[in-house]
Amino acid sequence: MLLLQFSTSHYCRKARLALGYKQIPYQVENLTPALHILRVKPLSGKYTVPVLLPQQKNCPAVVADSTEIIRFLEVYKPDPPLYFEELLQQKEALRLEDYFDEFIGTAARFVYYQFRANEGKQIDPSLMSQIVITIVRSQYGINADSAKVAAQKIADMIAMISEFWQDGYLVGDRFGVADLTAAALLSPLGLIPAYRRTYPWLFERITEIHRLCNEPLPKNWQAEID
Ligand SMILES: N[C@@H](CCC(=O)N[C@@H](CS)C(=O)NCC(=O)O)C(=O)O
Repeated sequence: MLLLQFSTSHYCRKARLALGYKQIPYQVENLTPALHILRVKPLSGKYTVPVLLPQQKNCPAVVADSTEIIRFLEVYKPDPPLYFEELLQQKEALRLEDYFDEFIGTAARFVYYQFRANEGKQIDPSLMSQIVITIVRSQYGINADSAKVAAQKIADMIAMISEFWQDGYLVGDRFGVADLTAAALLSPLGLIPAYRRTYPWLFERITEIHRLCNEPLPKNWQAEID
């Protein structure tokens, strides 16, 4: 299998966590933001990564969008499962996955790129990184005000998951798609010292989930713990 991705994208991390959890061998092709459209659009008709090319008999040629990738992987290799057999649990897991995708992934992007353009500039002061940050901020309308609204959404979400994650799972009594999605989409916040200080339990849990899914933590993440 081949995963078309941006190496730093948290939605691509979500797909990698799922592949790793299921221990499916895959390769990645790292694309450059903006130029990625030339590769991705003819394949999926969309503008976003991740895009998975299963390259296997009896499989679709292209699976685009992290949610669709997990749906495909559940059929391709049901064990270990990320979905639930029990109908209500499955409904809740998909509802949370969708909510995190729509609201938390986007909010984390706002907070993260606002940080990277200001206090977090020294994380990677290279011209290339600064160009990407500028493009992303302009593409999504990220500024101090919009990042503040996003930070409030994130605080609400963390308050909600804290009730579950401090000693359990978001759905049922085992790891599933909602836990995986929350871990992937909140992972960019691990580079922001204020979040690390305020929610140490959250980053311990995200670390555990990365271990469970055989996925390295984001670059520079460990430095924030030491
Ligand atoms: N709902 C999509 C969101 C993916 C997404 O927003 N990907 C971003 C990278 S984090 C992207 O490809 N942005 C490029 C663009 O919009 O041109 C998914 O879950 O796969």
